[in-house]
Amino acid sequence: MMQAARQAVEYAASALGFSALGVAPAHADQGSTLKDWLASGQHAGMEWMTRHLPARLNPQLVLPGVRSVIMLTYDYPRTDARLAPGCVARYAQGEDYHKLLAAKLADLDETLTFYGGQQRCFSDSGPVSERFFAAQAGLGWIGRNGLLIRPRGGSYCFLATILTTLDLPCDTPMPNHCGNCRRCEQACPTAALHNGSCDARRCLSYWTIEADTPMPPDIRQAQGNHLYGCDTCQEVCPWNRPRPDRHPPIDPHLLMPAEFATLSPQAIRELAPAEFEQLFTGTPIRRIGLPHLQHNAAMEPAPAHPQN
Ligand code: B12
Ligand code: SF4
Ligand code: SF4
Repeated sequence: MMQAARQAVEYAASALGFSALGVAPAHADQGSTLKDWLASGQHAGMEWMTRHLPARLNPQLVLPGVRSVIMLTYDYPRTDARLAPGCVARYAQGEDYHKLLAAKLADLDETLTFYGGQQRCFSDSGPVSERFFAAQAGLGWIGRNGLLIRPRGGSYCFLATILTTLDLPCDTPMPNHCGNCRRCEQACPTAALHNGSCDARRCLSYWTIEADTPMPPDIRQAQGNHLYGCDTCQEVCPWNRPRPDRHPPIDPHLLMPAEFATLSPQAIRELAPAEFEQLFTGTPIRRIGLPHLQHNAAMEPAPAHPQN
């Protein structure tokens, strides 16, 4: 019966465009990584991470009776991230993935309900350690850049989670294949990566998306042309080289519209609120609002020290 439920959800997920599915036991022990990361302040201004710590460490608090964690990957396009001359992370170039994936997850919820399960579904929207469970579910390993890397697919994918009360057959984690490589650590413009951990206090993704305070001068100086998010630690990863034998389905909703691709930082600095709404409603960029986007678009280097 549980094998049949797993097969049914796998089949439905593949039909909905998910590139892989794996299952981890809900009681898997996360160790102290997350607690240590929070205790050392690496979450920067994301206080909500501390508030949700008990739930992140114990899925029973999110769905009482949960027995399995189904983890899914959904590939986003590997298109050129450049937005002349600003740069938008690949995951954020098209429509808002939260909404896109929520509708697909609702379909999978229905499939599992048919087999008697109760579910809660998330994609970057719930108090669940998605990378941890994806690795436990055998979908890939956690690289030195902190991201889930799939041996055949690299890291350019969203993770999505279904907590279910069904006791589904589980997968086994795979070994880490980073070896002696340290390209991501060396390439990070702000030296945010250390020992497989990303310090949000230095990460450009944090400063251009999550922060509610202005960029400190040293981060501004290292910002380069990053307008929204940062893919540098993925661009240099050898596991993200295109593979001639792998062509994941590309969802056209996640491609960058032409009117957006031609928008320069100068034009963004001059955008009126109504133009911003027209261009970015329904995209992840809408979430940060016009003032933050304009702050990001002020990419000139920080003023030189008067003594220099
Ligand atoms: C907070 C957050 C951020 C923050 C903080 C980053 C960070 N250091 O985690 C900021 C805003 C900086 C950020 C940036 C990005 N993010 Co983010 N982020 C999250 C979020 C909401 C929580 C992550 C978290 O808990 N971090 C705390 C750290 C300590 O936890 P962790 O790295 O996940 O590690 C866990 C496991 O790896 C495990 N672990 C690690 N090592 C070991 C070793 C042992 C022995 C054990 C037992 C466990 C263990 O322990 C940890 C806790 O369980 C997740 C969604 C989610 N709910 O999980 C997305 C998520 C991780 N982000 C994602 C993405 C795409 C990004 C960016 C690439 C976006 C971009 N292009 O700009 C960057 C990449 C930065 C980077 N190199 O990590 C994707 C990752 C997809 C993937 N392939 O892995 C996620 C999963 C969202 C999604 N659903 O798709 N992000
Ligand atoms: S997303 Fe950019 S700034 Fe953040 S760790 Fe990766 S390379 Fe460094
Ligand atoms: S760049 Fe190298 S060290 Fe970093 S995640 Fe990729 S394989 Fe691992």
